[in-house]
Amino acid sequence: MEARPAVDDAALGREALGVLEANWTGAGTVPAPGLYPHQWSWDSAFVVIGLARHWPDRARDELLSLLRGQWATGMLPHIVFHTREAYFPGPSVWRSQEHADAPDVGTSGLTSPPLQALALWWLYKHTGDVAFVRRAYPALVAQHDYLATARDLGGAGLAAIVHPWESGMDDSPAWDEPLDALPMISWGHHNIELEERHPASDHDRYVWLAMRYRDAGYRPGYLRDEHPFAIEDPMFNGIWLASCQALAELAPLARADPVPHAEQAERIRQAMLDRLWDGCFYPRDLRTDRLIKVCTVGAFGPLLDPGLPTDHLHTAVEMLESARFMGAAGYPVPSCEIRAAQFDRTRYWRGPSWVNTNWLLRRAAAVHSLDQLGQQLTNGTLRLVRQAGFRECFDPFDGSGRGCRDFSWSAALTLDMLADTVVE
Ligand code: 2M8
Repeated sequence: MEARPAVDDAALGREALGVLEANWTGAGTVPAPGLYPHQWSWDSAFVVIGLARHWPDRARDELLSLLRGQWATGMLPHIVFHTREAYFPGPSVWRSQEHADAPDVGTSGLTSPPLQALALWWLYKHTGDVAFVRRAYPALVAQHDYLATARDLGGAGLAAIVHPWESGMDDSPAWDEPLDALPMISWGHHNIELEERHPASDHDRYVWLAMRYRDAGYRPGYLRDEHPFAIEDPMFNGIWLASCQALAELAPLARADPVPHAEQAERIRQAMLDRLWDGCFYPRDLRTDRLIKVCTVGAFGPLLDPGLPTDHLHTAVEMLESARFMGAAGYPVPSCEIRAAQFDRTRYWRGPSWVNTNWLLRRAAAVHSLDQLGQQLTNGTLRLVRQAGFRECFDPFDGSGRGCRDFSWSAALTLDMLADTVVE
């Protein structure tokens, strides 16, 4: 047993709030002390979701603090550097402050899954705070405009990720092929903590890719014509679609027109069906114009869409519940198909279960009124954190914790799940 289990749900909730309080720096919530000492974008959105019902003031501060990192292009960076704590690659690698579009605070030059509008909608749903919607809405519209213009590299209505870090699922086997097509890079600046997560050669390629983009002045034209990594990912676009629908619902509160957001959502749906579906949703590599045929938890991102056609929904849910994913694991949901050659229960995003993807799938189950599936995801996820604590990820077979302890999104989303399971 790695952690002393909380005696009951109230104690578990108090522990979760304690983790989030400890991970608050005064300017934002860090994903975990030590290894991730800055504010990460989709981590923050999960924190907003988790705090919406428990600490709405803090949730508002969290989102505003993240928005301070937004670039004039609308791009929301994947990391905002509010403190001087060491992290590689840090501000001296990204050099955002040399860029005219960047804000005063240091940031990375990449983005991450655009969950923030869904988080704002969640906050509104649980607080009814219209004034805050009005305040945050324009920034999120700008973020979506950026994705629809600068990131539609395939010209079909989907946003492309240009780095594995932008997927949030850094070491996913889905990126093996496109990474293998890059030159071998070795810089020898590794540290042991990093190598536990990614092989040194992968990390060198990550940094090399980021620096190429930086050296091209973070230009969309470079991404379109030259950058060697450009992928239409179903999880990234599924989240974007859900966020477009969230903006469509929030728009009238901000006295804006909901139609463009609803139309954008429809474009994304159609493009995912046309370009990413082949019996399952796969990422499309824009540099080879081929699907990357490895099935990961990312395949289920499009299930967040209430308008997903029924036959696609049924096929995807069948796969999720089968022995390829939940059916053969003790705990939900392995990050890679269990029978894939690349599956590894110990390696970061290549097998372990994560609380955030479980929460997204639980949300998808709610959207489609799949109550039993939703309950299974909730119970299994709560069992993980009850047994092993708020770890970064978990072994999908025996539930043991992996990676960091006191991990913010594991704590925040536990709070959210507990709020639905409380029996009065
Ligand atoms: C992981 O990503 C960072 C790089 O951004 C890393 O590996 O150092 C991923 O799990 C990502 O999804 C997450 O946002 C980040 C911070 O928790 O850590």
